[in-house]
Formats: sequence, C-alpha cells, structure tokens
Amino acid sequence: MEKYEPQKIEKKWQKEWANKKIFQAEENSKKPKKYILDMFPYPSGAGLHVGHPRGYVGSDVISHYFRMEGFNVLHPMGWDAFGLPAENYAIKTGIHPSITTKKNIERFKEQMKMIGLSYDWSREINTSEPDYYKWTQWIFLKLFEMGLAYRKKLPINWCPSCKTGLANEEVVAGKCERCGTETTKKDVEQWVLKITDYAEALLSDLENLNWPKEIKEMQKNWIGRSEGADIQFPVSNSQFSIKVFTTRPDTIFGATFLVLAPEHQLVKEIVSSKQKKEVEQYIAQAKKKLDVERQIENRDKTGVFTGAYAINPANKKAIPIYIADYVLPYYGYGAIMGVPAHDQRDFDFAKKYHLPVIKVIASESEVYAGQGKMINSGNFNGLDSKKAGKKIVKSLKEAKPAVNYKLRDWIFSRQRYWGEPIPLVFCEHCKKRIERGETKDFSKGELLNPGWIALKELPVKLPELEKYQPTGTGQSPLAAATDWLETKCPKCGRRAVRESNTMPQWAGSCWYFIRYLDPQNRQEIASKEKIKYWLPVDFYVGGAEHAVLHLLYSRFWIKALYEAKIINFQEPFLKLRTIGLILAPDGQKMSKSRGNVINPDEVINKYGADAFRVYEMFMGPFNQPISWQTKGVIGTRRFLEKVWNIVINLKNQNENSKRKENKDLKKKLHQVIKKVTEDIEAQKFNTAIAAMMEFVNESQNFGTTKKQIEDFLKLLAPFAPHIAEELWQKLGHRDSIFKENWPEYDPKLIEEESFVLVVQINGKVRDQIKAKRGISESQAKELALKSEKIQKWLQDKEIKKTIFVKDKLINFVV
Ligand code: ANZ
Ligand code: ZN
Repeated sequence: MEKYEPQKIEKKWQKEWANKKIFQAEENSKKPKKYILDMFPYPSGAGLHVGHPRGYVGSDVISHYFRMEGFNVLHPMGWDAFGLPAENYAIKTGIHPSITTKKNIERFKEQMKMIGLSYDWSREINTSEPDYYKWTQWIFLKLFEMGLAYRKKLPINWCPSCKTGLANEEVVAGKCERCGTETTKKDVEQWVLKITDYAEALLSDLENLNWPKEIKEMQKNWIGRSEGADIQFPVSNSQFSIKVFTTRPDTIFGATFLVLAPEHQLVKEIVSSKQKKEVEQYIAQAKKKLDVERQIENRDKTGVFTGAYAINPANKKAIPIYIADYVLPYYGYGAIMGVPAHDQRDFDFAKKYHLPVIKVIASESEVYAGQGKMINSGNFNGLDSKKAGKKIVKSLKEAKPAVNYKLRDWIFSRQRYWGEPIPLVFCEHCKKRIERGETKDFSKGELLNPGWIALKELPVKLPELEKYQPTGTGQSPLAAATDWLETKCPKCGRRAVRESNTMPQWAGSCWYFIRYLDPQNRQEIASKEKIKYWLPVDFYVGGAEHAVLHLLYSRFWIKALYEAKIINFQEPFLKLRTIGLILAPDGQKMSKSRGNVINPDEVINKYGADAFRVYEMFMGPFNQPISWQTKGVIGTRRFLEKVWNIVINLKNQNENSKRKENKDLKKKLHQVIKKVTEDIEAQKFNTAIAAMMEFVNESQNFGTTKKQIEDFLKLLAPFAPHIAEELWQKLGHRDSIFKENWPEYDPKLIEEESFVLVVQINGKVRDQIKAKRGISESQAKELALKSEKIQKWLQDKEIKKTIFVKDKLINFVV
C-alpha cells in the first residue's frame, strides 16, 4: 500500500499553490473580505524557532477557514527590518545591516514556505526599503504639518550600552527593553510626537475592541487617566502661585504643606537666601536618581524646606513649601499639596519633618486613603467626601476640575544609523524669517519648530556609511556624514543641515498593514478604494509583549491619519489574539545562549510540515505558554498516517462494493463539523484537533464513505493543508480542496437521541432520569434502581410489579 511520505508531497503542493496563486487575495472582488494579519517579524540572524510559527499557523488556519467560508481573504507577510537589533548584529559581525537583513529575510521566508503558510507573497513589504520608508517619512511629515511633532530638550532615557535615547515605553523597570542595561538620564534635544493629544480617544476607543482583557488593561494603565482638580496655591509675598494636580480636592483642609519636584521651574524663584545652598545640594543629588528609585513607595522620604510659604486657598492658612524627590517632574505639574492624614507618602514625609497632620475625613486609622464623612473642613463638615470634593472645587476660584494622564509624549528620535531618516532640514535663514513673522503662510509645523523645513521629495535615503557604529555622544552616526548632512533649503535655497537622528523601531510597524493593500502604489500610501474595502484589520495575531508599544503607537498614528482624512477608520485592529510562548522542553525560554532552541526545519524534515503544524495547534490552548515535546509531533504524525491509510484503503476498494453509510459515524461526522467550525471561530485549535482525532479513530472502526471522508478532509485542510490536498486529489478531484466550501452540519442529526425517563413508585413521580432512546425494560429498570432517590423510596420494599412504557416511563408497584 502506498505510504504517507510528507517529504514527497509537501514541496510539490507548495510549488503548485504558488504557481496557481491560489492564496492571493482577489482584486475588485464582490465577496465580503477578511483581513487576517500576523505581527510581522523582525528578521533576526537566528531564523525562526518553533515558537514563532504558533501564531503564524493559527492565523493560517483562520485564513483557510474564511476562504472556504466564501470570503476574500488578505493574509500577507513582510519584514520589520529597521531598528536596533539589526544594527547590533551588524556591529558584532562587521557586515552592513542591509546585507545581513537581506540574508536573514531569505532565511525567514524559506522557513515560512517550508511550513506551507498561505501568505500572499505578491504583497511582501520590507520597512527598510526606500520604496516603503518613503511613506513612513511621508506620514511623519503629515504629523509634523499637523503640529503633532515638536522639538524639545528633554532629559531622556538613555541606554549607555545601546548608546541611544529610548521612549518611556522602551524602559522596563528602569532597564533598556532591548539589552537589559540600566538606563540613565541625558538632556538631549529630541523630536517628540504628541500622542497625549489622543489620550482620551486611545482610552475610550478600547471599549469597542475585541481584544484580550489583559492587553486592554495594560493600555488603560499606561494611559493612566485620573480625575481630580487643578488647584492654585498663591506663594506668600510674591507674584507666583503654584499649581497642583490632586485626585482628592476633598482633602484640601488637611493640606499642611506643598511639595515641589526638585526640577520644578519655580524653585529658584521662591527659595529664600537662607535655604538656597541646601536646596541646590538637594537638587544635584536628586538629578542622579532614576525615576524608578524615586517611585518606590515605602522608601525613606527626603526633602528640603525652601524657606517659602504658600496660602491654602481653603482656609487661608500659610503652609511651608518643600522640595522632595518623591514628587516627579513630569506628572501633573510636578507639585503636590501634602495631605499627611490621607496619603501615606505625605504622612511619612510629615513625620520626618515634624509637619502637622490634620484629619479631614473621619476614620479610626492613622492614615486613611478612603472616602467618608468630612470633618475639620469648615462649611463642608458632615458631607460625604465624594460630594464635598466637587463642592469645594466649585466654591474655590483657585480650583477647577481636571483630568490628568500618565501617558507622556512619544520621544521619537534615535541616535542610531539603521532607521528611517527624519525628512527635515534645518535652515538658519528661514528660522530668522519665521521669527521675524515674515512667513505667516508657513504651516503650523514650521511655526512650532522654527527653522525646520519639511523635505517634500521623498524618500530621503539613508546614506551608505562605512561607519555606522553609535557615537555615544548623543548624536547619530549620520551627523558625521558631512556630504549627506549638508544640503539646500527647499524654501530659500540657502545652505541647510539635515536632521541626523533617525526614527525608532516602531515607526515602520505603525502603518505597515496599510501598505500591504497596495504595495506598488507610487502616488499614495494605498488607494482610497482599497483602504475602504480592506481596512481595518479583522483579525490580528501576535505576541503579548507588544501590549503597549506597537499596539499603542499604531493606534495613535491611525487616529492621526484619520484626522488628516487619509483613512476612514479610527482603530487599526478590531480583533486581537495573543499567542502563548512556546518554551523549550526543559520549561525554559528558548534562547541561543541556553542552547535549547528547537528549529522548525529539523522537525519538518523529520516529521513533515503537516505534523508540525498540527502539533503546534494541538499542544495546548492557543494563548497559554507550553513547552515543546517532540513526542507530541510523533503523535500528530501518526494521526495523519491514519487519515492517509483510511483514504488509500477506501480508494483501493472495488468501486462496486460501495460502502453503506454507518448511522453512528454519520452523526459523528456532523458533530465533528460543528465542533471544528465553532472551535476555529473561538481559536480553540487544540480541541478542534482532538475532535478530529476521535473521528478518525471511529472511522477506523466503522469505515467511512467517500463523501464522509471528503467532508473530513475539508476540516483537516486548514491545519494540514498538504496531506488534505494530496488525498483530495487522490479521491479524484482536479481542483484544489481550498476552492471547496466549508462543510455544513445538520443540527437535527446532532441532537443526542435521548429522552427523560419518568420513574414512578406506585404511580407517583419520584425521579426523572435522562436515558438513551430505545432502551429496554430491563435497561430502564437498572437505570432507575441506580438513582439514589429511588433507592431511598424503595428501601427494603419488594417490587411486586413493573409497568414500562417505552421511551417514557417506568412504574414500580411495591
Ligand atoms: C492630594 C492628595 C490627598 C492626593 C490624598 C492623594 C491622596 P494618580 O491617581 O496617580 O493620578 N501627585 C500629583 N502629581 C504628582 C507628582 N508629580 N509626583 C508625585 N505625586 C503626584 O495620583 C494623583 C495624586 O498623586 C495626586 O492627588 C497627588 O496627591 C499625587 F489624600 O493630592 B494627591
Ligand atoms: Zn531656508
């Protein structure tokens, strides 16, 4: 008998599918669409390990399923090729990033093809190619023109190892997200994107997204919305006043001091001459500390009195103004009112510096952070604190309601080589003209950043450099590329200097899913009609590690592009599912350094791509981490062999001795159709496969008809496309199985054939038991006697007579 040899059939079908382009999305289709997207990978030198394809196979199953359900499916793949890792790798090996990137992409693609993933390769994109990054630059200019990009000297997070600035999102617990080195602060002039303009929309639109709860929660926390009030505290004997943000205006009668962040602008204005030296020393010390250190809740509080006092507007009392590093410069206004009775940090601080503690909400405990009945608060005594807070804000001219966000603007420039050049030049002459007010017709962006001129001729190509190592000076290596750096101002024709910083890793991935629609378009990021038909993405699959970074940045760009009327949708990814990590057999994370990486190539060469795919989907719930067990692949391989043998046996049988349809198996088939359909829709791939395995075992016992096994092959096809296609052909079909319609089930056939057996004793109903239709009197009796209720009623009584009505009731006369 012909044996199952995946190595023979898989290559063949991969070629055939590519030649016939059967997985290409249809242009100008009348069909409804589904856009099924994988987070595109960064093509690292290591190639794929078995962890990556878990998501790719999952989205592939879904894509096949929707194609067979009659949708026009877009399922593309590309490369997130710019960014630090490519550059670090190049630095290590001495080979230019463009060369290594190209090589790595080839390897990735070869591996993906081996797996038999049904990507539409005609739409492949690469973020590091000029034809692509031209449009990344174009979008940046849009943001610039909209006033969403601005220059600012900021103490940025600096990674001393990667020698570049990082966004807040790229710093995890004080460490560089890439290399784990502790970050420091460095004052550098930066391009910053105003993501905070969209804070409210980024938060409220989360509600309509079909995303995992945890991911939404993480974005919510990152955006960090707080409701409260802004309150002005006039500084005694001066023209200044200090604005604070508080979530608890109800506690204002208990505010016995103010604290400014050491970095606060007013410190040097209000400090008394007596306190000046001590204050300056403290500021110098605080500068060295990291934000994370400063935020540790129960550490020893330090601070210094400024010598100045402010007036508490609620009770007109003078309260001392301190500086302390537990107040952060970039949250709220970098200043707080200290309410020691109701805030633990303020309490610790007050104890240390012997400041008064006044309780304004009734409670037993020393520090009470909750709500309650107001005390020591003048006219507001006796009120509920929630209500009182609102009344206090209304009654004080110094206070107004306010909303505050933790979200900071996005630091967008990187001092690195391997990224998109920021397409701007700086012109001294134009700066002066702008400052003299001669250029009122200039766009908003230029007024915001005087002297910076947008380059309309795109792409601004990244120059080929010999020296692309980071400089460590806070400048990009491009700053040393004199020929490239010096250019002409497109406005006035005089000498201008290019921006030498590049964009961060995340720029290209903010919008790549738009370019897949129309990758050759030379006029627009994509045609309006295509955008209208395909977007937003229906289903997005990727790693949970992008919960904040990529997913938040992308949502921001999409909202800005919507406002610019370039696109007609406000959220990029309607449905998101994250993938559980695949761990090494030892339960550890797979990594080269641990030497525990398992390669898909080896597994596929040995067991076949289909066994590999089925195992990836079978090993456990899609979103749960799980360790790789090669044993498991042997199991899925056996399963496929069984399928193979069933079909070959069936084919070898004499056509005339057509099998009679087995009723139980027919029912099983309809059950498995239902199960697999529902499970794919719910991404429960593992239980879908378990059901198929069960069906195959039953088929071996009963024997299937041709029609039955054909329906089964259609269910199997999304998971194991090669074997399904091969067997489909062996059963005499010329067209691809993927052109078939997804099988339907008959709900009537699935209904369990059961009824409720009424059990009576002396004519009285004593129990009702679910039973299989058609059981005999003795079976019914046996069932009834098992019931505890009946046993209780019968206890040592003797059954004198039994009355049995088939499929209805049994009555014992005692
Ligand atoms: C007075 C007060 C009384 C406060 C009280 C809390 C409890 P969230 O919820 O995180 O927004 N705060 C404001 N700006 C700060 C800064 N730059 N650095 C450190 N802390 C700052 O927290 C808002 C609260 O954090 C504000 O409300 C303020 O303290 C503090 F019983 O004001 B509160
Ligand atoms: Zn100029």
